[in-house]
Amino acid sequence: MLDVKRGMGDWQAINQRRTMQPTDKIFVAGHRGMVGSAIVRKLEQSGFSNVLTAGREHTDLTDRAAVDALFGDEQPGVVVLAAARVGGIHANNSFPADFIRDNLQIQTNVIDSAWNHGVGKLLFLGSSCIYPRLAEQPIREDSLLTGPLEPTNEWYAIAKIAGIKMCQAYRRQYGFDAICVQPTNVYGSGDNFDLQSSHVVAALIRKFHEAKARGDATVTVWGTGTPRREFIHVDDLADACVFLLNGYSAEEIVNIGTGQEVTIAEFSAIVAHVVGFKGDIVYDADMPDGTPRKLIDSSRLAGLGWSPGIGLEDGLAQAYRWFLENVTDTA
Ligand code: GFB
Repeated sequence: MLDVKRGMGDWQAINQRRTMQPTDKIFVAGHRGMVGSAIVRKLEQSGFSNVLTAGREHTDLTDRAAVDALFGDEQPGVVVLAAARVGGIHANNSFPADFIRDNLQIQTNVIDSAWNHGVGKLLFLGSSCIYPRLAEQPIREDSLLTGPLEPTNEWYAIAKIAGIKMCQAYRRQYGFDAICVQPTNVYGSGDNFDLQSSHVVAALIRKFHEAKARGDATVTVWGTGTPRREFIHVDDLADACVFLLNGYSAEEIVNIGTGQEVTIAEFSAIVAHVVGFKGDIVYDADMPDGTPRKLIDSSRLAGLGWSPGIGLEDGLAQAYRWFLENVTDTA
C-alpha cells in the first residue's frame, strides 16, 4: 500500500478531464456478476476496448494487498465498482455478517486503492435498499438517512451507505471524481437463479419454468404478494452507468429506475404468462415481504437526459431466454 496520499492540489492537476476517452483503461470490478458483465458488454459496444477485469482467483477484492497490487500493476484510469456480495431477501436476512463484512471490505479496498493510484473516475453501485423503509414514494435521493432501514437488508444497506459516504468524503477532501448510482431491483442476463439466494425475478422464472416442466398445479410465491417493486433490466442499468460515467461528476447520488411499479402478485402473473405456466399461484406468508413499497424517483437522471428502453415484459422474455440457454441444472 502506498503510504503517502496525494493532496487535493496534486489530484486536480492530474484530473483535468471528466469524460472517458476510448483509450482509457477501465477496470470493471465484479465482471462475472450480472451487473458487472452487462457493463463490460456495454462499454465494449460503446467503443471502449481497453476493459480490465480480474477474477477472484487472481485478485480477492477483500484482500487489501491484492487490490493494491492490481492497481499498482495495471494503473487503470477509470473504475466501475460493481463487485459486491448481493442476494435476495432470504440471503440478506440469513447472512447479515457476510453481507456487511464483505461489502465493507471490497468497497473500502477498491475506493481507497483507486484514489491512491491516481484513478481519474470511479462509479460506485449502491442499491435502492439504502433508503428508509417507509420513505416517501417515489423515493428521492435526498431521502437518504432520514429514517430507519428495512430490517431484512439493513446490513447490506449500511455497507452500501458507507460506500456512498466514502465516495462523497473523498470527493470533498481530495477532489476524487467518484460518483454513486442507486439502481432499483435489477434483473436480466447473468442473474443468479439459485432459489435460496436469488432475487424475486430469477426465483420466479425458475419456479414457473420448473412447475410447467413438471406439470405442477401450483407455484408458491413468498410473502403476501402485496409488496410493490420496480424492476430495471440490467442492460438498461449498464447503459445508464456508461451514460453517467461519460458526463456526470457530482457528489449527489443518482437513482436509476424505470418509474413503473407492480405488486409481487401482479408481477407473478406477468412472469407466469411469459414462462407459459397455466396453474395457480399460492402465497407463503411465513416468508418475509420486506419493504412494503420501493419505487425510486429517477427524475434527476431523466433531467440529465437518460431514459430506460426495455419494458418489463420484453425484459422478462429476454431473461427467460437467457435462463433457458444458460441454466442447465433445472428440475
Ligand atoms: O427480490 P427480493 O428478494 O428483494 O424480494 P427485496 C422482493 C419481493 O419478492 C419480496 C418476494 O417481497 C419477497 O418476499 N418474493 C416472492 C420472493 N417470492 C420470492 C422468491 O421466490 N424469492 C425471492 N427472493 N423473493 C432485496 C434486498 O430486497 O432487494 C437486497 O434484500 C437488495 O438488499 C435488493 O437491495 C435489490 O426487494 O425485498
